[in-house]
Amino acid sequence: MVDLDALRGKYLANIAAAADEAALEEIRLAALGKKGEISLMMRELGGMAPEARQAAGARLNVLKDEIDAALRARKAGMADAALDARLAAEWLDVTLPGRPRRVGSIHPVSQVMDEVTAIFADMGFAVAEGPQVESDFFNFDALNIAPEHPARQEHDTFFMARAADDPRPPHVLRTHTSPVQIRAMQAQGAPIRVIAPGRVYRMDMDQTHAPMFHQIEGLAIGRDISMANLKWTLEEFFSAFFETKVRTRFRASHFPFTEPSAEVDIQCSWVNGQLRIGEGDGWLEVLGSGMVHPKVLASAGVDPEQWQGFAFGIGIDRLAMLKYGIPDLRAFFESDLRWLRHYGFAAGDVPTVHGGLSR
Ligand code: 2NM
Repeated sequence: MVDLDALRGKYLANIAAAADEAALEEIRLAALGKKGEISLMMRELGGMAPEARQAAGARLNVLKDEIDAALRARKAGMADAALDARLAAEWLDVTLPGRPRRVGSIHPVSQVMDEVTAIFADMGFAVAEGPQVESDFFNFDALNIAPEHPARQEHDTFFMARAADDPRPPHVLRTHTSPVQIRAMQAQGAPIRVIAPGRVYRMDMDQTHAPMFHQIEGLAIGRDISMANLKWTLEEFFSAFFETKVRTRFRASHFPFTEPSAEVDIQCSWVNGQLRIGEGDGWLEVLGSGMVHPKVLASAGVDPEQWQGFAFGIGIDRLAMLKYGIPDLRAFFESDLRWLRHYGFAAGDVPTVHGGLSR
């Protein structure tokens, strides 16, 4: 039989001298692997006489366990040494100041949209949304806007491209959010109470107009909803929004989609060049409204013999300018970071009717 003590000496010396874990693994394979030296010797035990086999087997097992234990101990030692080396080399000065991070802000339009939505939600209006690219039908026909109506002219509406030989009317960038109301009535029927906030597009560009702006339109349809309900709803809304009792004045007007129609002013005063809402004897035009035209109800699948109600449309951008004293509409859409930091609102500070609306 081979000299097991010599074998032990050789492997323990190799293990002690191994440079890294790969070297240890090589040693393990050479001794204990399938074709390792110790494994082969164990396989040879089968050919021995029973007593000799027992004695040799026991000694081989002891040797195998010894080598195994030495491998493990050395491996653990290497890991400890590696960790010690990392701990010595890597360190962090936790007293250094953090990297400065610019915090974003909520755009005044988004803020006011959330405020208006919160007030109408509190009065039982659901929020409806729809596409910004609309069909001719939803943007015009369903709203009783005749083919020759000026709003349909090339210079007022953004039309989408169509192939020259395509006879269908082109889609448009919606010029109001009324199509959303039509879709809501078609989907839900009456009674219904919804508001439709969102972007709308008209070919207009000067100090007070942008080609894209924001609207909220409201719609309430029931068995006997009247202009009186409209006036209460709007006064309730403006009083909540400006946080002071606001009176409204209705002036007769005309829209294709409402009959009768009214333009609505809110009470205001000018004191030393400063606008004050809800006091004085001045009036400021802020929205259009009326009783939804029977033809509009019919094209939305609502029976005008059974149902009636009011609708209104408010410009959000103008409302934001009034409430937060922002002088120029064009700055709204210039993405000037200084402007956004100045007029923006804290993110996560969501307006609610009970938690407070103004900032
Ligand atoms: C306005 C003025 C008057 C309006 C009408 C509708 C609909 F879809 F129900 F017919 N929604 N909004 C409406 C009525 C909008 O904006 C100045």
